[in-house]
Amino acid sequence: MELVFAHNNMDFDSLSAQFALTKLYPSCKMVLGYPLTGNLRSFITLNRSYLPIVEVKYVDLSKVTRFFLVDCQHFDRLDSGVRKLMEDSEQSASPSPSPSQSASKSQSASPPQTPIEALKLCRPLTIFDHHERDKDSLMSLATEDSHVEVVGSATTILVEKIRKKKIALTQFDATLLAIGIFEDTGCLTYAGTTARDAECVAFLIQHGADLSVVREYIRPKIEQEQVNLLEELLRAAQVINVQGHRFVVATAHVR
Ligand SMILES: [Mn+2]
Repeated sequence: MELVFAHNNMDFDSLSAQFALTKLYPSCKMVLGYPLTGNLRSFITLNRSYLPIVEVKYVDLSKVTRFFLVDCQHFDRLDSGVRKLMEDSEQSASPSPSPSQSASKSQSASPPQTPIEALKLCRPLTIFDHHERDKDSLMSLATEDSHVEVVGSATTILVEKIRKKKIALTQFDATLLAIGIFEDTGCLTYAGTTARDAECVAFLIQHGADLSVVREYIRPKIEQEQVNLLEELLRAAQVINVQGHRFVVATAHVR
């Protein structure tokens, strides 16, 4: 079994890239990057049975052969449980060989920063990311076949591999992968969007991606009604000073 991680507070690109990886490696399980919010959370709740998700606390490490990380290169952006799992406890220098329960609890509240050069991972790690390559990151420990390239989404890099390997996709698969690319590229309108993102979207539409479902999850962040309300609040805003603290008070009416 392999495990795929993503950054904390994961977004649709992270989820789609993780899912794409499970298409490339069918025994790979997804470890979600909590907390889950908004539409992403609703999507996962509704479709959990289609997603090969595993909770980190139930992972039997002896069955894990390899780690993947998508949409991220930084150790400090991972969950404390994930970081603990990844670290080779025998090789990583630790002053106290058997930390007590209370010690590990206080660690998760404010994680100690392990310098990347001191970090030893207990399994090979392969990274797929679309952010600028950072050599002071997990990239310095990642396997040769890691793939970091600046395109609109991490999902794009993995969809290209799925396409090359001619892996079959269901409508659900194609739809989820399209959501990831659409979200990170602002429906192909953001400055970082490349022709490769658009080509992947075209490929996913050819393979049945359902744009009505995409539209359901990729909504404008705020609706016009909320914009009107915000404008009304800004117009009505009054700054008051109470014992040296500034407060903004505003009222508005929703019709
Ligand atoms: Mn991304």
